[in-house]
Amino acid sequence: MDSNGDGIGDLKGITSRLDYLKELGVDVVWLSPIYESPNDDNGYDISNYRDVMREFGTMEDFDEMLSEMHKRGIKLVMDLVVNHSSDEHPWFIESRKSKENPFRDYYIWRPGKDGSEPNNWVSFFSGSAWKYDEATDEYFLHLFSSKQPDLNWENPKVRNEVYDLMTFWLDKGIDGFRMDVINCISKVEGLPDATPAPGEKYAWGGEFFTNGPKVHEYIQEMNERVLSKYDIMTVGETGGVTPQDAQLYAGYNRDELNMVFQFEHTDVDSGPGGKWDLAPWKLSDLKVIMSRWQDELYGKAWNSLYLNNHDQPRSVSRFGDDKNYRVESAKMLATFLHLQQGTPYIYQGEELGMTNVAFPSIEDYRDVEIHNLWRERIVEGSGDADKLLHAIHVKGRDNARTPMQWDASANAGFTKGTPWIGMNPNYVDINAKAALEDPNSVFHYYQKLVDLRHNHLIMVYGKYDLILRDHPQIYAYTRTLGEEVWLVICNFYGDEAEFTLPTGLPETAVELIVSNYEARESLDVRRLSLRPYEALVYKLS
Ligand code: ISL
Ligand code: CA
Repeated sequence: MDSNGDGIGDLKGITSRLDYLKELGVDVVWLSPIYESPNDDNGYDISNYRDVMREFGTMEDFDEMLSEMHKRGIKLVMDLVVNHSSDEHPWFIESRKSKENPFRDYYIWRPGKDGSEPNNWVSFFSGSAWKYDEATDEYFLHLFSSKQPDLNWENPKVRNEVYDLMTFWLDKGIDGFRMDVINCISKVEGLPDATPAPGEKYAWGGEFFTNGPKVHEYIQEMNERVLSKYDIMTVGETGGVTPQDAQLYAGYNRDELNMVFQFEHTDVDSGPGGKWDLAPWKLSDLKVIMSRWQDELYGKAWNSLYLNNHDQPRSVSRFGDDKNYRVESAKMLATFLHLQQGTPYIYQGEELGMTNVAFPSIEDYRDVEIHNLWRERIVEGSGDADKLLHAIHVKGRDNARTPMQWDASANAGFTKGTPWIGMNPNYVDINAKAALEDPNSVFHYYQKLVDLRHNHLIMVYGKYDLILRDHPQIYAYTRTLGEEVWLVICNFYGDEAEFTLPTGLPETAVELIVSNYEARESLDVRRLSLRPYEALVYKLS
């Protein structure tokens, strides 16, 4: 929400909308980075960890926002982006000056190899992960954009700086951190070359920096020095983790983090060529992945549950039907996710069923990942522009970043000026005001799910068991806590689907807890014909 008409959302804007969050029932807000930043990667490139980006407001605005959240019983989790900083951070400005500079070892500098980069790693955002710097005739490592140099966690001074800045914010009273790519902070010694695909110059070096050799040593040190001293919540962003890895980061007795974001379910619609190689997702894959996380973390570590965030396309467009069954499928996906064990995350606008956007031109996009990709494949390469634009419509991160749709007035009530990125034109129909006025809206359904979780221990602690594993249309599972059993049935398709109760479960339900269509009369659950995208949650005993 933009409070001053410059087209950019800001802290005062957030404060003005806290009652909306309260009404939805949220307990904790995770705020993407709001620190000083030249904004090469939407604030994930920080030039001052102890101040607020000017466009977003002042430290006074921050303090007011935090206190207004706390007044409403809402906690605040901040983004911690310390795998890298901005190249405009004073540490890096010093570091690049000379090889003797006291800040040199804050970053990862290497001489070139045979007149080219120190190794062949590809950046997350296209091209080499190294940038040459004339001043000292060396290269620095940047796993992300070239304006995001990687910090050198081997250097204890860097770790102390990080612990100090974390303490700075925790002492202000924030309630935790979401830790950006925290499983990339330890790189394998020697930074070895990766194996490129045939004909490719650069290669994915993940095996040399994902879940690296010292990552747990560092996080345990961070826990001992900082996290353990506060009553807070932590979640690590950890691409490429398995449930076994997650038990190391977030196991109940590990003294590391409270939970991690895993990415396996966000890869189900990528082909062998990676994110931009579009492939149809399969319900069977989703079942296997989600169930593996539910089963393997049970009693050992805590799950995070998400379909959306600022890096992902909109879930209703991706896994539902945003044309014919937008409301039904948005509610079904919410049911599927929120009834599982773990902490559910709702990304802004998800609770309205906001959809992907399809901007007509590459110029309409703002995301550095998209622009670097376009430059590599289209401007400098010989790729098919229409095909890539289509992939960007389907997968691009800006799908999640069009402004929040508050009402049907100009620019969805988000700004009185020109928004920093185009609006999704469907705001005229899909917006918070309309949703609040409609008792059957996606918003009110989310509100109900949140409320159920607040009031039913089975949603928090109940054991998850997948049923009908091989059903081609239905995702169904039970939750069990003591004598209590809930049955969750979700039709993932726009066609009718037949549900048959497996043996061993009560044939008559006690109660229909929630559903996304008009309630059914009968509580007989032996055979059910599910309507398109229908979702049902029964209490069986
Ligand atoms: O969305 C992705 C690109 O397709 C992911 O690979 C993403 O870059 C990765 O999950 C790390 O994301 C986090 O760190 C990035 C930042 O751009 C993302 O917004 C952030 O969530 C670098 O700080
Ligand atoms: Ca503003």
